[in-house]
Amino acid sequence: MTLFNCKPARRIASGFHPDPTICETPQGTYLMVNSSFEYFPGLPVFESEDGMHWHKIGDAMNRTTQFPYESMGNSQGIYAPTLRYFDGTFYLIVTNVNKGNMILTSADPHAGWSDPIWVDGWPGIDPSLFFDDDGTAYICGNEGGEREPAGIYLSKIDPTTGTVLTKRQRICGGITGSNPEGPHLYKRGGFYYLMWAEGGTESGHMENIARATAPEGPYEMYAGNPLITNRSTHLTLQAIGHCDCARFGDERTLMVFHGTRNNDEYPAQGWIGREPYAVWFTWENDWPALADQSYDCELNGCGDSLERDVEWITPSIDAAGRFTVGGGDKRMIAGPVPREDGLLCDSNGVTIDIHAAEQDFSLDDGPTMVGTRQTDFRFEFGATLADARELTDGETGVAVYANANHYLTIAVHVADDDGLLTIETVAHNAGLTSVVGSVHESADATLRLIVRGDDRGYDFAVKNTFTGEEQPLGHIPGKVLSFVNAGGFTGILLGVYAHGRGEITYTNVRYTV
Ligand code: 6LW
Repeated sequence: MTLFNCKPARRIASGFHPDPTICETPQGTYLMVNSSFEYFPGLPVFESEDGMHWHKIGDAMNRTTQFPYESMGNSQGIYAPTLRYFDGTFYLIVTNVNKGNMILTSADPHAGWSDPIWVDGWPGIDPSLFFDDDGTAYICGNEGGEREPAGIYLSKIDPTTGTVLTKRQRICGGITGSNPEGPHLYKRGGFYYLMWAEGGTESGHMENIARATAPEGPYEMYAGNPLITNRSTHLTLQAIGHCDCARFGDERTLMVFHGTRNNDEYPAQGWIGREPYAVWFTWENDWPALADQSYDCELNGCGDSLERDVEWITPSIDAAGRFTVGGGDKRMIAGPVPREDGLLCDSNGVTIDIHAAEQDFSLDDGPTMVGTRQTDFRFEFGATLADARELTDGETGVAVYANANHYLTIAVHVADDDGLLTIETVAHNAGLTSVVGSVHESADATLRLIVRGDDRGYDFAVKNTFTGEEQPLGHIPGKVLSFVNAGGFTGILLGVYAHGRGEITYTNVRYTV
């Protein structure tokens, strides 16, 4: 066994974009889709010509009819998609953990995706499709319910109706028995290959492979498993796994996986989320020429990449009621899915209206926040509150949000009778609330609320845009929002929020960002 066999991998999207799935298009380009959990729009879609340089082309889930929910907690919603192309149609199979497994289809991913086709009788998460040469379609995924032992399960399926055609069969139990998940089936030469993640999505994460002469098995394990892992290393990149491949039958195969970026200050405490990486690999004796392979970020020091500023994109709702975002890379995402009568954003230049009923970040009452993914440790994010006097109830401000129990705010409170505002930086950490900075400003002032990130965490400030004076509002370590402390599957959202309180159930504030 090789103890340390580390190669560079290229990060292909920044900020939380976990569980990457890819496929090749008939034009020879590649598409990638990622998990999006409770956020809307969901299922971001990227395109690439070479597998290494990717740009976003949209979100497969951009209508509320595709995202049914009643109440959605953090890290619920949309999990681990698989994208495949067969006979003129792109299939995107995915779990909505609040409802079940479903398939979206598209003839042209640039033009949009169908409403969900629900897959009946297929429990569990991480569903995947495989089309054999004769067109027979298979679904595979993890165990579901309490009675099934951990492992990878397989059935035949009609992907056009979601009808599962054969009994679920357990085809693999993994090599350790610990969380075999995220399976994908491929064919190459005379072999069917099964790849799956194992060890959990945290520090023990890995990817394994096995092959068989029929989709049902029996599967022969690769002697070099795990195929890739960063467990027991001190690399900047940690928790790699959840792979998917394109050009599986060729000499060079494109593989994507996700991992978490860490930093020197707080090793193994990365808080940006799980981000996708890509590599090309070659084959040897009908196995990938990989064994116990570790990968680190291509750029030396993952915390020091070039993206220093978060780009803020203007959202809008089009005539068909679709939530859309303008600009190049379309990074704007809302908190929980918008309700018909809820938020949302209407765009007027870079002014955003947030309408919040009586609510907090508990997610039960619809969206409370609009934001953008944190894409690097170093960034500056700011939002100017157009008129603090519009706030008649509750609070509003900027949030650095991991989940409803772990978030940081610059909170602007309703002005007192003398027209004085209190502005506080507050850490919300597992039910404990600490005020780390507090200033007063006149409600007549136009205020810019500022967060600056670095390897250690976040610095907060408020600037009076008329006088130009900036007042520091404290520092909060990023590890408060790390996976280790905050848990969950997502990453950090930077954005603006408004919370109503008490008798008044509606508040409306505007920001320029
Ligand atoms: C996903 C599972 C995983 O369903 O995390 O890393 C879960 N892998 O396969 C949520 O992203």
